[in-house]
Amino acid sequence: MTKLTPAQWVQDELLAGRHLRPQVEQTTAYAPANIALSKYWGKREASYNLPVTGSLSVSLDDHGTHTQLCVIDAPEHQVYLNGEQLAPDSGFAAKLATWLGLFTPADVKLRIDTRNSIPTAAGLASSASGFGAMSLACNALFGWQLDYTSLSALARLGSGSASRSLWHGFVKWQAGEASNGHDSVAYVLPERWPQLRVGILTVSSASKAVSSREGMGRTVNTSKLYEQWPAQANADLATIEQAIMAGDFTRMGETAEHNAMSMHATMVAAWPPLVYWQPESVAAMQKVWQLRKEGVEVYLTMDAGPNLKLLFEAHNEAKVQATFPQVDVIRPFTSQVHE
Ligand code: 2P0
Repeated sequence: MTKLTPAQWVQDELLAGRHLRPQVEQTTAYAPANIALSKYWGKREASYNLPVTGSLSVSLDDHGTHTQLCVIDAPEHQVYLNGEQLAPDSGFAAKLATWLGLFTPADVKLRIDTRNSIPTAAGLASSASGFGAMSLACNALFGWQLDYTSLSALARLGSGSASRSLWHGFVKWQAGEASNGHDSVAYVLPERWPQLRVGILTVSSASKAVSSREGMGRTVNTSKLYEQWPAQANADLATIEQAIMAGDFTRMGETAEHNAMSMHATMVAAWPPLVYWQPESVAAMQKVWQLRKEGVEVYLTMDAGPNLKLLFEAHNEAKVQATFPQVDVIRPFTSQVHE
């Protein structure tokens, strides 16, 4: 059987029998950003954004993306980010147009108004919540009534980490095995952890020189250390899932930090080297390790950027805030904003 292109798979299988034209004029949707405790780093297939390993994240409640879609009579899609129109060839607008092209007829054009409730400088205004919200908004605009598993596959085609951004709480993205990715989807875990806190520590607003997409490709292709990554990532994912089920914060935090540092080690060993850290990042890491020496249980994780995300529990919130006055503390399981 010849392999389907992503557009063929979306139209002929995922959306089989469903509308390819909008059924209403306008819709809105919200999706939270997410932070991976066990990371997605590396693809086994790029056109479908299929990952080498599974990953597990926690969603960031009211830190995410609100998206409004309107059908317009215009030659091109119009994309607004936080109220400002983006040039059609700019990164996010171009990615959105490519993704919409998977299923929209050429004469259907949309105005996409996407607003991030995350400080852009934090490097979290990622494509994850953006494509999560787009998938939900399109589901309503086109009247598909797809389940969240199918929407997770659709969001993944925009950006891998978006497959995890449709739910609140802990979310696991399973790697899957199929060449069309129908089994590379995420689902929400039943466990809740009301005491869990995620601190966003913006240490530098220096813009990213190398995108995650390019960075993970370079790492897979040139880093000898990447050879050990899949085995570790799979083991870490299992450990973190067990720690969540057992309510074992120490095991979850230690494994998440070790996973993030190991991912960065694979990047440093790429060529040309990929170092997302700034001097301020390392200074903040040392403060985290000093806090732990003093008995304050706080762990760090980092993504493809210079900023830290801190993991701790409610009883240590005051101590973390005293050490990091600028930290933005998120309670992933307490407020849970919905549309
Ligand atoms: C993650 N990251 O698991 C990892 C950790 C960055 C470091 O998912 O190419 O923007 O669109 O699939 O989803 C960022 O990668 O990449 C990411 P594409 P994406 O959160």
